[in-house]
Amino acid sequence: MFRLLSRLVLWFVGLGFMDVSVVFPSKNREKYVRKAVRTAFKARHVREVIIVDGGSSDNTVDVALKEGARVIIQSNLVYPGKGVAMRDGAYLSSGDIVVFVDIDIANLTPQFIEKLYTPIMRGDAEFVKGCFGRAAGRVTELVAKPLLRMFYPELARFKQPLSGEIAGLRRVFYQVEFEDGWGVDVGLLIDLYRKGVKIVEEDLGFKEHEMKPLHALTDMAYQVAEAILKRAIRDMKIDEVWAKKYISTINEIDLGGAGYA
Ligand SMILES: Nc1nc2c(ncn2[C@@H]2O[C@H](COP(=O)(O)OP(=O)(O)O)[C@@H](O)[C@H]2O)c(=O)[nH]1
Ligand SMILES: [Mg+2]
Repeated sequence: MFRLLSRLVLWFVGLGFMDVSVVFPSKNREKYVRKAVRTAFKARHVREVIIVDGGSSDNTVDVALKEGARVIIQSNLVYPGKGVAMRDGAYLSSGDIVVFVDIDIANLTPQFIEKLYTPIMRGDAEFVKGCFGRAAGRVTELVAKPLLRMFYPELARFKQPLSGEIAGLRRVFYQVEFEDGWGVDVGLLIDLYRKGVKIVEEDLGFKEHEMKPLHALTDMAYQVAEAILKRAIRDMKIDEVWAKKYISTINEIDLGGAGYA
C-alpha cells in the first residue's frame, strides 16, 4: 500500500515538475536540423533544445539558431566526436531529464521523445535506452551483441545496445565517463548498469535514418569493440597485462584509411 502510494506521488511529482532538455549531437546535418528542433519543442515538458555541433561546414548552426535552439560548439573538435558532444550536452543542459536523439531520424515525432522520458517521469527508470523495430545495425549485431554476450551477459537482452536515443536523469550522467567517439553509447550502458542505475529499454517504433556504407563501419566497429573490451579489462574479465599490450599494439597499425565524415 505504502509502495503504491509513494509511486503515485512520484508519478505526479514527475509529471508536474520535471523538465526536459533535448540534445542533438550533430555534424553537417543541415537537412534534418529544422524538423528535429521543431519536433523536439513540440514534445511536452521540453524546456530547451540543444544542438551540439561538431564543426559543421554546412548551415546546421544557422538553421538551429533560427529555430530557437541553443547551439554549443563541441568542446574538442575531433571526429568522430559524438561522445564529446554528448558529454558537452549533458554538462551544459539544465533540465532534470536529458534526452539524447540522433538528428538524422527522418520520422521523428514529439511522441518519440515523450516515450523516451516517460518511464523516468513515472519513477520506473533513471535511464532509458531506446530501441526500434527495424533490424538492428550491422555493428550492433556483429560486434556489440557478441562482445556483450561474452563479457556482460546481463546486458545481452538489450535489442539496441548502440542506440543514440536515450534519456536519463541529468544527475546519472555525472556518475560516469563518456567515450569520445562511437563507443559512447555502449560505454554509458555498461557503466550505468554497473552503478546500479535503474534502466529500461523502451520501444520507440520504427526508426528511419541514413545507413553508412560498409567501409565506414570499420572505425565505428573498432571503437565499439574497444569501449567494451576496455571495460572488460577494468572489470577484471580479461587479463589486464595481456590485453593492454595487445590492444595498444593493434591500435597503432596504420591501415591507410581516409576515415569517414
Ligand atoms: N557533434 C557531433 N555530432 C556527431 C559527430 N559524429 C556524428 N554525430 C552525430 O551523431 C548522430 C549519430 O551519427 P550517425 O552518423 O547518424 O551514426 P549512425 O546512425 O550510427 O550511422 C547524428 O546526429 C550525427 O550528426 C561528431 O563528430 N560530432
Ligand atoms: Mg544515423
